[in-house]
Amino acid sequence: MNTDPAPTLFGPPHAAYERREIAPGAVHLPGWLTPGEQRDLVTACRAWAAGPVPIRRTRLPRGGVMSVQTVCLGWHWQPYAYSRTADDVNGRRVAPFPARLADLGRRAVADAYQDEEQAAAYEPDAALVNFYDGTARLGMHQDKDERSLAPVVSLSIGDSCVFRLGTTEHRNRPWHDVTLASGDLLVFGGPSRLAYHAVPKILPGTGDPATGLTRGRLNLTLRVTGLTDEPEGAGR
Ligand SMILES: O=C(O)CCC(=O)C(=O)O
Repeated sequence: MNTDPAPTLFGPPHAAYERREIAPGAVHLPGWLTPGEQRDLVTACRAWAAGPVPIRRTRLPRGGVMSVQTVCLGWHWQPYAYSRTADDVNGRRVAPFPARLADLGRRAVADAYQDEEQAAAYEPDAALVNFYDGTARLGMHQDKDERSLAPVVSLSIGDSCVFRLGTTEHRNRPWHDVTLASGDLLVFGGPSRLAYHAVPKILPGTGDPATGLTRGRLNLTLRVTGLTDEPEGAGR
């Protein structure tokens, strides 16, 4: 099955956008995705959610299950490592990381940091696509399973949420709460790359059904894992 997103995905930038630096290296661009890009991403996410590795709630090592539902592209994430195959789901290899998402990531880095050189060098190879229903939450954590400290690009579609950005030292206060709405871009890199962050609340009913998502919130984070495939037989 061809799960490639629609060809209109990720066109040229639309209107001028506002840039808000919420912490050093953490830049919020409200309404960065056009309505058309949001619709196309929703369609693409539906296809990605179907497999080869279907969307699921991740099991945690201590037996808990995350309330967020996740499907991965490029590399599969399970606590607390990446692999090419989803050994905690169905053992299948995850879908490849789409070139058009990499292009979108480069445009995001360029717009967030106003730095074309950094953007040109940005090569994301993994995406976590998260779906939050109205009651889902994500606790304070760091994105630290990557070997690279390249920025994380985060895109939001559907219901708004409260996004919490803390410090790099611990999961407690001080933190900064920001509302992420449909179409918003957040890039966190540099001094904020390893900042603890969380989604403590979804605001049900705030999304626009014209995106194709009638309820809930989608979030895509693009990452550079810094990992390479081991050649066949390596390490034996
Ligand atoms: O949903 C979000 O905005 C954040 C997602 C996140 O923190 C993650 O996938 O690690």
